[in-house]
This record gives sequence, C-alpha cells and structure tokens, in this order.
Amino acid sequence: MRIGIVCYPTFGGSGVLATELGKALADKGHQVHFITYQQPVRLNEFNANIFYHEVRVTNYPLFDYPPYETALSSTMVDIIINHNLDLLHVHYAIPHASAAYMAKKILQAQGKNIPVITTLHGTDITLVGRDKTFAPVVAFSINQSDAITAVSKDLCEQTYKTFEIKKQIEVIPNFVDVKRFKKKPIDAFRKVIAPEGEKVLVHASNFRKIKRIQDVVGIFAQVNKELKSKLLFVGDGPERQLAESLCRDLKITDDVRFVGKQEQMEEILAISDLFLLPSEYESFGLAALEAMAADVPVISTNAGGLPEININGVTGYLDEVGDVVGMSKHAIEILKDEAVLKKFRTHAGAQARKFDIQIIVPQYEQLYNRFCKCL
Ligand code: GMT
Repeated sequence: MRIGIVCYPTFGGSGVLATELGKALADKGHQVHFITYQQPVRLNEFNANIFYHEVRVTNYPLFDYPPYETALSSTMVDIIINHNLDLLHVHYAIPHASAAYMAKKILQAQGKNIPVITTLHGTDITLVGRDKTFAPVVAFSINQSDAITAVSKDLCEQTYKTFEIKKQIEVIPNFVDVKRFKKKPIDAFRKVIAPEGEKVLVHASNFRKIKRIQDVVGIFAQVNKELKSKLLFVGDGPERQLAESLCRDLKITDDVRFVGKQEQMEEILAISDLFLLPSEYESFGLAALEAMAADVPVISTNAGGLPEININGVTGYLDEVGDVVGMSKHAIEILKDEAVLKKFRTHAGAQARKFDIQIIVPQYEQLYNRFCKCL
C-alpha cells in the first residue's frame, strides 16, 4: 500500500508517533511518503520504502504570513498523483486536516478519490483547536475526514465535548517499540550523570506551560532533601528559563542538568530511575510510555489520558494537578527502597508491553484496509 503521512517533524509527541508509525509500516513492506516542512527528527535511518517530500513555502513581499497551508495542500496533491498514493494519514488537526480536505477536493475534481484519515493528538483539540480563531475549520475538517482516530479514550471524549462531531472517533492508543527501549545502561554514562550512585530522575517535554515544569523542580527539590539524587531535563521550550531560575533559588543547580533536545532517549532512560510528568493535561503522555518501556516508573498527574497508561500504585503514582507534596512523597516512596523500586520497574515494563508497536500498528493497518483493499 502507498501511504502519505503528514505530521509535524519536530520532537513533539504527534510527530514522533507519526514517524514511528511510518517506519513500522515501511518495515512491513508498505511504501510510506512523509510530507512535512522538514525531515522528521526520528526519521534518521535509510529505508528503501520511505520517501520524504519537503513542503516549500514560496514567500512574496505581499505576504505578511507565508501561505503554508496552501503549499501543503498543493504538495499533497502533487505527491498523491505522482506517487499514486492510496491513502493520506494526517497527524494533528491543525492545519493538516483542513489542508488534506482541500487536497481531497482538488483530486475529486480530477476523478481521484483519496481517503483521508485524521489522528487527533491532544492540543489540536484541547488547547489550540478550541480557540475561536481555529475552531470552525477544525470541526469542519475533522468531520470531513474519512476516518478519525484519537490517541486515548479521554481525548475521544474531549473531542465530542468540544466540537459537534457527527462521525465515530476510533481510539487507537499510542505505541512504543519496547525492543528499542530495553537498553542496557551504559556504565560510563551513568557515572558521569550520577558519580556517587545517586538516583536519577528525568523529565522530557517541550517545556510549555501545560507541562508545569516548575512542579518538576518542586518535586525534585523535595526528593533531593531526602535522597542523593540528580535530575535530567530533556528537551527545550518557553519555560526553561523559569525552571533554571527556580533551581537557582532552591540551590539545587549542582544536581540538575538541562541536556537539551536528545534523539537517543533510550540511552537516557536506561540510566534513569524515575520519570516525572506533572502536566496540567496530557491526551496520552507518550514520553511516559517510553519511560515505562525502559522499565522506568512514572510519577504523573491524573490528568487527561494519563490514567490510561500509568497505573496508580503499580507502574508509578498519579496525583492531582499541582499536588507537588503528594508527587514528592510518592517519588521518595518508590526511590528510597531498592526492592520497591524493582517492583515498580517490573510493572512499568509489563504495562508498556501492552502498547507495543507490534500490537498497535496492525490496528492502523486494519483501519487503512477498510478504505483501500490493496494491503
Ligand atoms: O505535548 C505536547 O505539547 C506535544 C503534543 C504533540 O502534538 O506533539 O503531544 C500530544 O500528542 C502526544 C502524542 O499523541 C501525546 O502523547 C501528548 O500527551 C499530547 N500532548 C498533550 O495533550 C498536551
């Protein structure tokens, strides 16, 4: 089957998921065409079945804003025709679903039907999508998709609550390649990060407000008072400075490292003991699932779809948004006793296996098959 995948090429969860899906489909023999404005960050190896098409936006002095959506629709049309694609799968509604609708209509006028599948990822519904500036277009283009999927039950419910959706939204949860995240820790690396055998806590995100990274600092400060520990901040984003100055105020800078955006997350997770995700909302929490796949328990909030992956008292703990005291207490409870930590690690790994790539990708293939009998 020839599949077009449209996504954000950045470190965000939707782009990561879309890229991993494309790679898995290519491994299964499908021809996958990524249509994005940059090479997706996780698209870092050669595969004969993968093609990357860049969306180029021609600017013109008249334009205060480059017309990206128009360029995207035109590129979609071009690639669908010239590579004879069977189906288009767009990740993140804005602006991918509406650009796909436009491409579909253009092709329809030329006598070609291209099925469009839209996967909703979270903020395209719960934050940006519900903004009045975008809402009518988002609702319309979701309704015009041939199939709609959401990455968690919670996101599915939020979408029905937020928009008047006339179609069925199918839940296909995010997945993780468990094999990839089962890495042996590199001793030399662990020694650099935690030279005295300190416990290693980690947070990875785009450091947006919704991630509440001030709570990551707050939790770590409490843990650090009780246990010798280090904190790794992976990623970058608007709240980084705030977190850095909070670390200075709390005098914990020697034990906190901001390591920036990292492609080899599995190596960092392999030397980690606990993952912190105190977000205000997560439709799913792919970063937490990746941590669990590396046998790292998770301290998170109980917001959004997080309870669908993190099991309270089993794979980690879930507390109310902003409950730094509760999350600190739970973090210490897991970390202070090796036997307890080991139990949580085992359960986290087992839970992640339920979301293994081998289990979830066939669900997307079955969905594609309903629209195109060429598998
Ligand atoms: O978390 C972000 O801000 C990035 C965002 C994205 O679209 O890249 O992540 C969303 O999609 C991920 C993959 O499906 C989910 O795991 C994240 O929970 C979700 N983020 C939010 O809902 C805030």
